[in-house]
Formats: sequence, C-alpha cells, structure tokens
Amino acid sequence: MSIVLVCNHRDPKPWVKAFKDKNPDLDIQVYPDVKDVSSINFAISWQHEQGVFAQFPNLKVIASMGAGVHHILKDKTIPKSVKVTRIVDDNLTKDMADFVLLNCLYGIRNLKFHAQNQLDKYWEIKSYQQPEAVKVGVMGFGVLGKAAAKQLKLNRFKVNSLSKSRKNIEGITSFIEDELDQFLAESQILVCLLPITEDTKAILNYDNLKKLPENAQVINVARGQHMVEDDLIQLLNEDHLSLACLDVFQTEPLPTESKLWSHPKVSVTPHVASMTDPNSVVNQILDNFNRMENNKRLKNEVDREKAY
Ligand code: NDP
Ligand code: OXD
Repeated sequence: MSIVLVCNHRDPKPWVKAFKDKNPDLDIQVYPDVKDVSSINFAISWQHEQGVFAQFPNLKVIASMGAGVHHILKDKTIPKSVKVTRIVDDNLTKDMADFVLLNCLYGIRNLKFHAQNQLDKYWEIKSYQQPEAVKVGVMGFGVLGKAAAKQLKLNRFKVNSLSKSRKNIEGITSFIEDELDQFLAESQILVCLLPITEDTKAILNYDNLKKLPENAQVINVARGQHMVEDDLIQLLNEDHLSLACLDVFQTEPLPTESKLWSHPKVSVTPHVASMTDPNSVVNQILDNFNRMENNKRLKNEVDREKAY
C-alpha cells in the first residue's frame, strides 16, 4: 500500500520529509513521478488538477492537506466510494483565531487608515472604538469559527455566530442560516469562516453585504469563492463598508491587475491566515493511513453529501 502526494501551489518536500522522519519505510511518491499507479491507495492532496485521480484504480482515501475540502469535492470524477478526510489541528486552529483577532483590532484601531496616511506623510488623528462597543458576526461556527469567536470574546468583543444548526455557547448569540438577515444586520465586523458549499458560494454578494450596518468591516479568511469581489469594491466605494481584510481570493495568486491590490480600504494577505505545518499533522494523516489499511473508521472524515 502506497501514498501519493498530489499538490499544486505547495512545496511537497517538507511533507515528504515529515512523513519519512516518522516512518522511513513508508512508500510515499510525489505526483507525477509515480512508479506503479496500481499500488496507490491513499492520496494527500492540495488543489490537484481535475481528473488526476482517475489514473489510480485502487485509490480508497484522499486526505486534504488543509481544513478545506472543496478543492477535492468539486472534482466530480472522483468515485463516490473514495473517502475524503480533512485536517483538524490545534496549531491551525490557534493560528486562525489569532489572525481573526488581529484583523478585528486592525480595523477598530484604524491601522489601514494610518498606513495610507503614512504613505502621504500626513498626520491625522482619528478616534477609535473599544472592542466591547463592537459586535463581530462569525459566519461558520465549526472548528475554526468557534475558536475565533472564543478568542474575540476573551478580548472583549461582542460576538454572534452563524451556523446551520443552533449552538449553545455562553456569551455568544447563535443564529442559524434562516436568520442570516438579522445576523448580518448586527455584524459591525463580519468574519467569514464558512466552508464552500452550494449554499455558501457567492454568499458575500451585494445584497447580503448591503445588509451589514454602515461602516462595517469584512474579513474573509475562508475561500475566495464566497466573495463577489466586484460587489465588495462597489460597497467600499459607496462608503457602505469601511474596510475589507481579504486572505483568500476568487483567483489565487491574486492577479496583478486586480483592483483589490491597491484599494485604500482593502488589506490583502496571500492565503496565510493559518497554514498547515506538515510536522504538526503528519501523525493524524499516518493514523488514517493505518486505519484505512485495517478497515477502521477514519478520523476527520468529510460528509461528501454535506460537502464539509
Ligand atoms: P467546519 O467544517 O468545522 O465548520 C463549518 C461551519 O460552517 C459549521 O459551523 C457549519 O454549521 C457552518 N455552515 C455550513 N454551511 C452553512 C450555511 N449554509 N449557513 C451557515 N452556516 C453554515 O470548518 P472549519 O471551521 O474547520 O473551516 C472553515 C473553512 O476555513 C474551511 O472550509 C476553509 O475553507 C477555511 N480555511 C482557511 C484557511 C486560511 O488560511 N485562509 C485555513 C484553514 C481553513 P454546523 O456547525 O451547523 O454544521
Ligand atoms: C485550509 C487552508 O483549508 O489552508 O487549511 O486554506
């Protein structure tokens, strides 16, 4: 039984090293240098080219290198019998919670405004808000959304959450998908931590973003496909929104011609909110490889119907 690593936009070398450090005898091959396609039962994937897995007739499991799995599930050539797993990792979770807090503070302390003024050597004092005066709406209350919400709460922000099913966490008001309008109307800062599904694609569109209070800030750390980028730019230009902190984009790397790069109210980071450390997740992937070999239930398996 062998593993294939199929990845784009990520260097496979640290992954191979992490696996080999744990188990030097492991047969792990990096696509496209695969010796015997029929020996491959387990794949580790990041943004593979569509259809690539069709050449592995004995494939049983595809493990995402990250928390998100849309890059795998959108490939309709993958047989239904192939199981898909994702990463749930304490370091990934803590890093995301930190990044969300950082961006919320960045917004309320007007740091983008001051950075713009610095470029113009212009001294302008602007008052700022206290966290307790600001309500953050965290869209998606799974592993990462919950951790971000708790971190915000600890740092004095008021927090609402949005999820499919009702949650019960002290001090955080839970909204469910039917209550999206009310949730948006209360979110002075909106944090998107949803998975991509048929319901959440393009959910950050003009009509929905317009429901945010005036001067709201938007933070998208989930996927670029949630956001209709032209709609966002329009609402920033109309002064309905004050700031967008974007870590993910419709097209990555963000094309040089994108207006987002130089928009005075947009902060751009290159999909670094929280990055999987191969050394931190190698054990959970190897554990699932062993589970597959022994016909045991996999950990962090994705419900392919639900799509997350
Ligand atoms: P989870 O699967 O743990 O959580 C998903 C949450 O979204 C759940 O609370 C779910 O509700 C909710 N949800 C799903 N569909 C809807 C809907 N239609 N309306 C409202 N809520 C909905 O995901 P994670 O927290 O682990 O990760 C979230 C995303 O973050 C990933 O899919 C990935 O795209 C992104 N990510 C980005 C990174 C970056 O560096 N920028 C790094 C890591 C992840 P319920 O609880 O009721 O099921
Ligand atoms: C992930 C990511 O899904 O890095 O883990 O975006």
